[in-house]
Amino acid sequence: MTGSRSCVLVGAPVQIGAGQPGCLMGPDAFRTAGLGRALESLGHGVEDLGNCAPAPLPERSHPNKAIKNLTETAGWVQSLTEAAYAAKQGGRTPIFLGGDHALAAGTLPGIAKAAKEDGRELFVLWLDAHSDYHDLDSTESGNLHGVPVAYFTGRKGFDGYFPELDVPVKPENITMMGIRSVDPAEHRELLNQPIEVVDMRAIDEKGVSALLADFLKRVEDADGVIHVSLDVDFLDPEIAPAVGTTVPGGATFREAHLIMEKLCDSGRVGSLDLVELNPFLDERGKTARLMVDLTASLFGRKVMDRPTRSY
Ligand code: 4U7
Ligand code: MN
Ligand code: MN
Ligand code: MN
Repeated sequence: MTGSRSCVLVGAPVQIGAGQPGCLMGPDAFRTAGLGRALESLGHGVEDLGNCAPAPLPERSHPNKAIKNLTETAGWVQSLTEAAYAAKQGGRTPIFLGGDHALAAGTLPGIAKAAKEDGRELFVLWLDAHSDYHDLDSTESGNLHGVPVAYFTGRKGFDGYFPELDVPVKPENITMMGIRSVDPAEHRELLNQPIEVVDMRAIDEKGVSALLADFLKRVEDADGVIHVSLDVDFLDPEIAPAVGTTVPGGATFREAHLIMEKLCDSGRVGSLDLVELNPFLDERGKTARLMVDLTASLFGRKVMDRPTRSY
């Protein structure tokens, strides 16, 4: 049996970071698809804190004219940083219901601050088709769901636009998996620092099991804690159509579940983002239900109740 957790659900209906509307409905779609009930059936306590709202901030603008909704996104970053830090107190397991991926620009700084206070080394598993590594100067679409990793690792250029970063996430503690869409400016920067990028080719060649084992080994050696950020577009669009930024050739149903099952066995996941679900684009709730099932695998659902390690 996996240990029983105190899960807290934090709704973050941010959609202005994405290129099209719809992620606003994400938190309620996760609730409707039974996320809370699934966790309770696994023996966990579940408290739903309802939805957050962006902090009201003074209007700001950036020389990059492509950027959309800068002030409101910065407001979300501020309120979610505080919400994530608060939700992490008392040994609880926060699950952030997005909302587009701009929310991770708030959740990770809050989680990083809490981890530092607990004296724990924070690791991030970023499951996504995209690297989300633009800065405010390099983004061409201007959609700020494409910048969170640059911000929370403390890259230059966010000062005066996004809230001042308290505790940055260490790039060497980040592993991205499922990557298959990287813009040239992101690519240049990614080559200059130690984020591990596991692209789809690596998954094809080596398999998710071995690749994840390398990551988990590093986490265990540091006695670390893991934040998982799961973007719907990590998954293949055939099984997860409800996302505005589909990229063909994504993770399969079993690859995704196996990652969750192995993370569960590690016992080291301390927080989770479920992001980019656009229920307006879903097919009879199929994507929302898959995301709920993946979360259930992450927190203990299995076919046979025995540790995978004993195979
Ligand atoms: B997501 C993109 F150009 N890189 O900047 C951009 F390909 O949170 C996509 O991963 C960003 O869904 C995708 O707009 C952000 C594009
Ligand atoms: Mn995201
Ligand atoms: Mn993303
Ligand atoms: Mn993505």
